[in-house]
Amino acid sequence: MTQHTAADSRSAHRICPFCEAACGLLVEHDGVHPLRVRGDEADVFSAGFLCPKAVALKELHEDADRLRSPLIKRDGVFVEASWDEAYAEIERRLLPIIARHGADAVATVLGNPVSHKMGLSLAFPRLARALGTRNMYSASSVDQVPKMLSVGLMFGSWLSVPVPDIERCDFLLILGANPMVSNGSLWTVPDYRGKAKALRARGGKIVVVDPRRSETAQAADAHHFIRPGADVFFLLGLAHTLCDEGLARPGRLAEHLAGLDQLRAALLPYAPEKMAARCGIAAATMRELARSLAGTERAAVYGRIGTCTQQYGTLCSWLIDVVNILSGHLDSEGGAMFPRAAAFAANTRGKPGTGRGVVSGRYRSRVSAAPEVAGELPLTCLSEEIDTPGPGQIKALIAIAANPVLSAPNGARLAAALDGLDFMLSLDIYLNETSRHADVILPGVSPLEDGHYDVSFTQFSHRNHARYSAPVLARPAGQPDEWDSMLRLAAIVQGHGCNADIAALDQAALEQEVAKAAGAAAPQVLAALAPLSGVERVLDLALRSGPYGDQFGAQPGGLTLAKIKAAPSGIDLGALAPRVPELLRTPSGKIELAPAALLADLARVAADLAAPAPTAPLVIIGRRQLRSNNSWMHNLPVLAKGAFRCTALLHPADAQRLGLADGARAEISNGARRIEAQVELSEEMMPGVVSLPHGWGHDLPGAKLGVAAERPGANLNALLDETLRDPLSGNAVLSGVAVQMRPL
Ligand SMILES: Nc1nc2c(c(=O)[nH]1)N[C@H]1C(S)=C(S)[C@@H](COP(=O)(O)OP(=O)(O)OC[C@H]3O[C@@H](n4cnc5c(=O)[nH]c(N)nc54)[C@H](O)[C@@H]3O)O[C@H]1N2
Ligand SMILES: Nc1nc2c(c(=O)[nH]1)N[C@H]1C(S)=C(S)[C@@H](COP(=O)(O)OP(=O)(O)OC[C@H]3O[C@@H](n4cnc5c(=O)[nH]c(N)nc54)[C@H](O)[C@@H]3O)O[C@H]1N2
Ligand code: SF4
Ligand SMILES: [Mo]
Repeated sequence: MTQHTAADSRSAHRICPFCEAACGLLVEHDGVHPLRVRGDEADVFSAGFLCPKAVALKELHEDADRLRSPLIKRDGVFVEASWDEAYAEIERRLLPIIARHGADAVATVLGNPVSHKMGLSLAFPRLARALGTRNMYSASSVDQVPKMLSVGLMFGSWLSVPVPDIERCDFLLILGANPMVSNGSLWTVPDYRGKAKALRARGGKIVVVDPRRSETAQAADAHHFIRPGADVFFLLGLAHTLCDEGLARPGRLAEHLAGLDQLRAALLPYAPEKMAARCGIAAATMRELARSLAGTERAAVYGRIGTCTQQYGTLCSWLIDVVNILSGHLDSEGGAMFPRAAAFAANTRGKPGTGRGVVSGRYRSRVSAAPEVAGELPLTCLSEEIDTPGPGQIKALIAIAANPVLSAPNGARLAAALDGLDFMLSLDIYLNETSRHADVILPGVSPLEDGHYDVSFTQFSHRNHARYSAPVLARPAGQPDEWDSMLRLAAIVQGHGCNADIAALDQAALEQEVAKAAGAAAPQVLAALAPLSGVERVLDLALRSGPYGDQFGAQPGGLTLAKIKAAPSGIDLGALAPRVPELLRTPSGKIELAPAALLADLARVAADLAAPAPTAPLVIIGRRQLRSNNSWMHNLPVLAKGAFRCTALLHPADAQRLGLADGARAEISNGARRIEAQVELSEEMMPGVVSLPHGWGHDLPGAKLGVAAERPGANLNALLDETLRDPLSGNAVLSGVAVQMRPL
């Protein structure tokens, strides 16, 4: 079933693995090589849309630098090894560390592609259980963990994120997101451009709040510059106005809200007139936006990375949903609605309408005492946990599809720390800035060589759907898929040895999981799953017991993996429908509008307002680009070609003040940290703000990225400070950091 040959259809379906839009692709192939990639017009969700990155799937598959064999570092040099040798080396090196220093001495770090790879994301919990370490880190804490914390506190589970119902929305306010380029995030929305156009064509409006007149702003009805990091003042101004002007009308949700009076009281001090100077947006504009939101029947506020990666990330994330609720748009058609995913969503499991809620801070990081959130510690704490001696120090690291040396602030410190580890393992497809520090690298498979179901992104989709992609091409002989590699690691850690019978261990783990979930029905469930194996079995279990599932016969006609496989362009499960109170998993069974930790954090805002306004003449922000994806797609010629993109965008007035000309090379510095970048002048920028893409800086020795090294670009994160975090969520501050700039 998983093997295609030249005799098969020459065109196969694959969900794009590169970004959250998860477009359905058609890959033409000759049984061995991919020939051409195009959008699947029959796809029930993406309807043929694709962006230039998808085309690069072919080059990724063929990239000579992509690793095909495990590597073991011997005397400082990587040598190719067999899979058996690599697993044996891992066993030999890792187990003594655990025996000597305990479980917490091994850390894990997960990167963004984990959520795009079914095998990695579904197997990781098993590896984590085997390791039992508290030292778990991921890209989440340089990304969306503030939103996870705010929705967790409000709605009771970490991923209950409301998304704009864009196809029925008439007024969309976007902050700190550029879906025209990123194609959406915590909002799976292929072809944002087309949907935004349709919204405006039916008389709707889009307003964008961003320190740069981004591509999304250019395609909107209005754009307002905001001082980086100051969204909290703007959002407080909006929420205050809704209460102050009697516009708050939670409507149907009123009976499901807890804390409305406390919220109203907490918002009192934040009149837009007092916020304007801090955020750089006029009070009248804030009031008008609040009135438009309240006065439009179908409207939504959406915020993303710009609102998360700042010191008030959790407060901003919370206030966005507060405004959606007060203006009557949460859980309402055309507003901000909750997807109902076919599998794996915590908000479809257990008793509907109530639950245990979420708890954070169950433990803290050793050095900085940063709180755990959703079972993880902040990625910005990883270096200090490795390079600070003492009991509990990290001695070994397992990096899974992660490149924190480029993706996290102050990669130089992390790089030095990694060299001090007793052992490091990378599961990666490249020898790059992070994996070069590993002792063993296990290569992942090409996305064309494994099956896929979107475990994460179905939970954030603007429309419910279920799609599955079978492997397009066969794996090279001897290459395990990533699910198998992860299970073998778990087996090694559990002491079963590097030659353990993975299938038997998988069977035992599955039996345990089914026994827990199905109780007395477990034997029938196991029998029903028996024709499948590995990760597909886990997927079938989740689908069949999920909200649309066949419940193993109890709901005839319900979803099964077989049914989804039989529909290669996917199954549409309909437009989003209201889910409150069924979706809630808070102990109160209500939406918690005023969680204590968030109200307490407003004290920081109050203190900030009481202090003199910041005066830095120049602050830096990031910028995503269509032909780039975080740090790892710069080695693909079809994307790397064309004008050089890692430029520092600067307003002409700033350039003149600083003596910088268009195209000039400049030094950007933050204290002792310096990088060099090429200047590009643009009126798109808010004066006083410079924008540089992240994920560049491919000039570090020891990586094997031939194409990327030709135009390495500057590493924004080399400037940023790993000690700056949102105290509630531990998320990194990546936006609005003060820098200096001078000509070179
Ligand atoms: N300054 C600044 N920094 C940022 C951001 C920002 O906006 N500004 N954004 C942050 C965000 S949102 C994120 S998500 C992080 C991303 O941070 P990371 O996840 O650490 O970075 P990526 O660049 O996505 O690197 C992914 C790694 O996975 C490998 N890889 C790719 N595909 C596969 C695969 O199929 N299998 C395996 N095993 N490995 C694979 C790549 O080679 C690469 O090493 O960066 C963050 N850093
Ligand atoms: N082409 C491409 N697509 C991607 C990625 C990629 O690297 N390339 N990365 C993927 C990943 S991992 C993620 S998480 C998503 C992110 O998806 P988005 O959140 O849409 O990411 P960005 O395009 O970085 O947009 C962030 C916007 O916030 C603005 N901004 C910066 N600081 C502030 C601030 O303080 N306040 C406000 N209001 N705005 C601010 C920036 O100018 C920028 O326009 O994109 C995903 N998609
Ligand atoms: S928008 Fe994202 S998912 Fe769609 S083709 Fe481009 S990279 Fe792939
Ligand atoms: Mo991300």
